[in-house]
Amino acid sequence: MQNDLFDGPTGSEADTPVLSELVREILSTPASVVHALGEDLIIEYPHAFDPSLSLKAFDAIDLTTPWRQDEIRIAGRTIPVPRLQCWMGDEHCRYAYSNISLHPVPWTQEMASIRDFVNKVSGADFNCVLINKYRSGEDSVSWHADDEPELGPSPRIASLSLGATRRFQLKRKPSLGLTDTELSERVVMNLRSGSLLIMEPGVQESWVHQIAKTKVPVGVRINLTFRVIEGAVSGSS
Ligand SMILES: O=C(O)CCC(=O)C(=O)O
Repeated sequence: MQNDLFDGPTGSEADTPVLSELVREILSTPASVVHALGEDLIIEYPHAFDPSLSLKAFDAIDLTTPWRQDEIRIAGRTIPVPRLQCWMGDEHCRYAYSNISLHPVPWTQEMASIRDFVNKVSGADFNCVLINKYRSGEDSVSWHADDEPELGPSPRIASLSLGATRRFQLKRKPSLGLTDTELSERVVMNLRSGSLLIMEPGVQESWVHQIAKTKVPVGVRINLTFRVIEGAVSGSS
């Protein structure tokens, strides 16, 4: 039933898979699993998209996203970010991290429909998304929290995974009063295609996360992290 919703126009437009009807209608709220990280919560929807829908969404996003290869400066050297990215969202949603300033590209039809679905499931009002493409096990994102000032003091983040399964790890941010055991603890989730995580407020304040490189051969993965940026941001042009 979900597949019918992908059936787009015929003729020349048929070259671009159309997802727009898809996510608008498809799903009643999918089944969820709640992960308690201390007092912080991650809600996982392991099958937010079924396998067929995930494949089609992957292809459509891969085709319609204007991927960019950003660079960062570390210890005086300029190196490529180990993944492709695209920052997409409402016009005012400027975003800066690791000395990279991002202006949003406008919503594609496909991504807007996925955003609407994620908003419906989470009850949030996400207005921007960082799209990451991990081309192989060599691609990664190192330990960080999505806690930039633009996101407000206590952001909720939604993360949809498509394509190859990758291992998502979390560990606590160092903080007074934590024991060595707590600091060495790792929470590990294998993020499979079609899974949606909602990292509730509190997670970014107390935890960092990463997708580490792996020597195990893995296919391409696309991850969407939806965020909210309130109002226009000054100083991050
Ligand atoms: O690829 C992922 O699952 C994580 C992406 C991420 O950490 C980010 O976009 O900040």
